[in-house]
Amino acid sequence: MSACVKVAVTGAAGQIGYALLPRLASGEVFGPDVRVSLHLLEITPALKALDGVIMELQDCAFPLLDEVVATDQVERAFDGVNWALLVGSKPRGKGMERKDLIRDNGPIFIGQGRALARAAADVRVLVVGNPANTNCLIALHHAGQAGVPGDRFAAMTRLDENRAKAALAAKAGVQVGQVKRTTIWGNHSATQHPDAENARIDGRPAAAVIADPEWLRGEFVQAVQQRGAAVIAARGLSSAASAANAALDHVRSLLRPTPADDWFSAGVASNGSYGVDPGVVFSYPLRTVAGQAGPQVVDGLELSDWARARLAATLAELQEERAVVADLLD
Ligand code: NAX
Repeated sequence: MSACVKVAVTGAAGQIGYALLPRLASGEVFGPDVRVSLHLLEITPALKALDGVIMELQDCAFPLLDEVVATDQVERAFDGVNWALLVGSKPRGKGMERKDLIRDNGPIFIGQGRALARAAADVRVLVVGNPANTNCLIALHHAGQAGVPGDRFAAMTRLDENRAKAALAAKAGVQVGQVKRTTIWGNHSATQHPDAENARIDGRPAAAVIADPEWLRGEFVQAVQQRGAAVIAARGLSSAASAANAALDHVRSLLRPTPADDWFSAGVASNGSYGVDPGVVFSYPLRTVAGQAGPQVVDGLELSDWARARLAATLAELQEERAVVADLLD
């Protein structure tokens, strides 16, 4: 056993970090022959809590867990990493508007984008911290100025996709694995568009299995969009286990070619597909294709006028977010 993968996780002492780290260290993502080195970044006041998390990792006695680096220094955290899971960001405070959150978190991703470019030669980046699409836009912009290709960066919408699949499966009375090709379009926010028009259940169009167009355009869409709020209302805390799980699903999806009967969703820098302005980080249906560096957008899907209007609305929100951080993209 000689291979070792280095994974940076930011916000490692937070609740998603707590759910994510043991699963990374267990070997379930990179396989039983690959050691995992964890590079954990936190802000200085959270380093003590991070120590406790590391003690627990040690107490799991994972045979594949190699070194664990804990630091509040960005470049040390990103030194030579193969993967960077950017989870850490400031939470939305009481009475804070989405715009304020975007302004507050933007600078974190300038520094992290630049540091990734300096410290990690060959890295794949997943931005989880909210507002994920715009944070990703900032990070890839600044890493890009130092030559890191934009197709290494993604913003996480996989949790939304998993929520959509689970909702379709429950409605159709099938196992969730029978639901495929479920796209989240646009922003990881309440304007996202979960697409049942192109989804398949047991290889058949979802609308042919769930003969309830009103539910598909109404309750289904709202349930996916509001699921995060529903978890907070029930648990008193935001989604953590499911968010960590989705991040790992995303990494796995990039590690091997996507089967022909499926695709996955993530926010990536648009190449103009589906009328989205180039550069905006927009969630698309994607496939990993052997020999291609980054995931490829699944082109040519049919969308109703209703769905197209919803894509336009989520794009408009992303354009507004980009305008809010325009000075951070100079
Ligand atoms: P927590 O508040 O539990 O943890 C966040 C951690 O980030 C804290 O320990 C904090 O000290 C650390 N942090 C803050 N600024 C940092 C910086 N500059 N560098 C390194 N670490 C820093 O939040 P948690 O529940 O773990 O959620 C983390 C982020 O994920 C939030 O922004 C949250 O909104 C976002 N989410 C994104 C999801 C998605 O699907 N894209 C779903 C889940 C989650 O809501």
